[in-house]
Amino acid sequence: MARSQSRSKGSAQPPLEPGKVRLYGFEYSPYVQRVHMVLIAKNIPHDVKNIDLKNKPDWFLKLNPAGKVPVLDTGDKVLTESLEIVVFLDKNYPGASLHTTDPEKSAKNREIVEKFEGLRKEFHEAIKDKDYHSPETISSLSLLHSELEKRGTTFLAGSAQPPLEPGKVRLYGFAYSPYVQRVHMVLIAKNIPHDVKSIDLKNKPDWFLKLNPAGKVPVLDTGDKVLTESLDIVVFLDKNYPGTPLRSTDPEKSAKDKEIVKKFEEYAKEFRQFFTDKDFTPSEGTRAFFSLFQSELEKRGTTFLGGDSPGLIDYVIWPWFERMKVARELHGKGDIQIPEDKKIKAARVEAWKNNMEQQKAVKETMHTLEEHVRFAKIRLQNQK
Ligand SMILES: N[C@@H](CCC(=O)N[C@@H](CS)C(=O)NCC(=O)O)C(=O)O
Repeated sequence: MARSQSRSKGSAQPPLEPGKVRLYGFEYSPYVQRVHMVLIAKNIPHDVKNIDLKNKPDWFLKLNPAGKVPVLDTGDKVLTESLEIVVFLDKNYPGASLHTTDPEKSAKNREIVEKFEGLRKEFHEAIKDKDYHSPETISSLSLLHSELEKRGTTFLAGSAQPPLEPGKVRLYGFAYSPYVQRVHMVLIAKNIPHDVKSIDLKNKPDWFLKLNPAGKVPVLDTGDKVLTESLDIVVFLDKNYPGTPLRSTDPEKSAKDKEIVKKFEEYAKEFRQFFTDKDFTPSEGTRAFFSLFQSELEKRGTTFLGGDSPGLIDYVIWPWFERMKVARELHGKGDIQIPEDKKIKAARVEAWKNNMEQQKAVKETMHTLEEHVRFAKIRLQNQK
């Protein structure tokens, strides 16, 4: 706090400035600093006047007969007690909300505050006695430390929503999500200026849950629109942004692509069961997808389902092909033995995979088999 003159006994009460709240304080008070920081963080117009605590003016003692700082004067209300003042400011003034709406986090926050309030005496003892040991201080700090670690954030209240960069769309995602990868690949393939921010899915920030109450990634924020559901997002991007169109204009192919995607979504849904159950047998729907995919590749006779370069259909199914060997690795099974009569068809799919791997959008978003296996093991471990 900048040095400024203190009001002593006999001084006149400085009139409030219109549109500003007034904080009465003292330069070195941590309690005053709390309030001052919140006024700044919430951009609340204010001024600060210091009180000579050894010689308090009468008008100040009328505002707060307890004689303590901080005191907040809004013009309508006079408030004392730093904790009550900061909660009042957060509730009643616009600007980013500084409290969590999650009841569990909120209860923990209260516990932390209570612990730190209890440190007041300890703090003075530690200043007086250089050999003072304070188990309470250690336990409060360790609670703070473990909460920060558990929440996986820099701040206890969670991370703040990162502002959009002008001219860029924002993809909220998670590095290993195949649904997010779909969207990321399309952003790259269509050269759409974008950035990607990762969401901690075990500990979702409140502002993220406001964007998508279902709590799932991907979420696309264009500034004008917030979209969820990977398939809806990629179609929106293809329709509304310049760059190579990724969907076929041929009605027959377009209908077939829709049929492939529909069957594919069945497979995507049961995909995780291959990880958890080593004897899982694919459903009728999944088998129908693979057979349609192979026969369409053959019929179209092109490198990709989309033609000589990948179309939306190729990008939409790719992430699961990237992860196809992960379950077999996890269960210690080797590569699939392909029967003689299926080898030609399988070779076509293999060529498709190899060609997909050469695409910029795939190269920039893919993980190696080893990385996928490592991630899958951690996830399975966490589910136990
Ligand atoms: N149908 C959705 C599926 C998205 C989805 O399942 N996302 C997962 C990550 S792969 C997720 O956000 N899980 C976090 C949660 O459900 O809490 C889409 O296509 O976007």
